[in-house]
Amino acid sequence: MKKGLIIKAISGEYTVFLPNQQTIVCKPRGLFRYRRKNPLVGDIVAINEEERVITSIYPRKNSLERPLIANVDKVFLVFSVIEPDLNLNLLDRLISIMEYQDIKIIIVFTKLDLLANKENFNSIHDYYEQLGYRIYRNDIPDFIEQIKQEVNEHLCVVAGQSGVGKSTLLNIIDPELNLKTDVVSTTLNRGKHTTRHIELIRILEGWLADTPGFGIANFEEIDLLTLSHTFREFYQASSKCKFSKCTHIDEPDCEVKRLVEKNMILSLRYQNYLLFANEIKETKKNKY
Ligand SMILES: Nc1nc2c(ncn2[C@@H]2O[C@H](COP(=O)(O)OP(=O)(O)OP(=O)(O)O)[C@@H](O)[C@H]2O)c(=O)[nH]1
Ligand SMILES: [Mg+2]
Ligand SMILES: [Zn+2]
Repeated sequence: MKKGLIIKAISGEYTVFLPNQQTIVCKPRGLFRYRRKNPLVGDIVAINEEERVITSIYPRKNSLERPLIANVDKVFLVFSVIEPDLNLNLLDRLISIMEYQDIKIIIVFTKLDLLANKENFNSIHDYYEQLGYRIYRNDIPDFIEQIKQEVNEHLCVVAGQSGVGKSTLLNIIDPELNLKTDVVSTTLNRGKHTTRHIELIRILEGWLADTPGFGIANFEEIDLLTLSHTFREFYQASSKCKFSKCTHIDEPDCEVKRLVEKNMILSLRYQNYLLFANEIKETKKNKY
């Protein structure tokens, strides 16, 4: 019996990385299928080396559905500033979902080389940085080295819309990877999902997963008050709201709404919050 990390999963076959740096391809023991608990990339598992089967899965610290992966320490939210345009709705959405899952968020901005006027972007950059998120952008000299250091000794995923440059980034980090990249489809301006399966890539002493781009992520499990807490600056301001469980929507005497009016909270972010809140209300309606 040996303990290892699942670094790749393709049609029921799992590549397990062992402490001696070797890998072995295993199948799960038949039992898993009855228990409806499939091993995931990122799972720590026990294996029987002779039979090449996974015998058990260690308890997970967390798991994501999109991408399907377990035990994530950090997520790199990759966003291009242009082609496709900076999608702040998706950024705020992913931030909320990762905050809820208690996964450390790193924001990476790409394609700054294509942006003629950076003024608008810089104010957005500063806003998210001031919230406490670590941000990397491809127009600073140490860009790649800094990202490598972030990955070191952690299990990380890249996430973001198709075409923003996730695979391109990984190829620069590790040129031997040779991941497939593709031009952004111009008709829909949303890329073509060039990446199809999930695999962990060794970077220094850490792991990084390239994932297929995704544009949808929903708030299925999150309730309204919890959503409001995933917006860091709202949570911080909420102690000054009149109501202790203020959701910053219709309540009177709300500090968050005051700060939006004073332009101290990014109004676009507040708009996104209202949209997400609405989604949550709609989901609830449909459930009962
Ligand atoms: N100018 C410029 N082009 C970039 C940059 N990053 C990526 N690209 C280009 O953008 C296109 C899409 O890049 P990919 O790396 O395939 O995007 P992806 O995020 O992996 O997309 P999916 O796998 O579909 O999710 C490619 O043509 C890249 O060459 C960048 O920083 N600057
Ligand atoms: Mg890709
Ligand atoms: Zn409030």
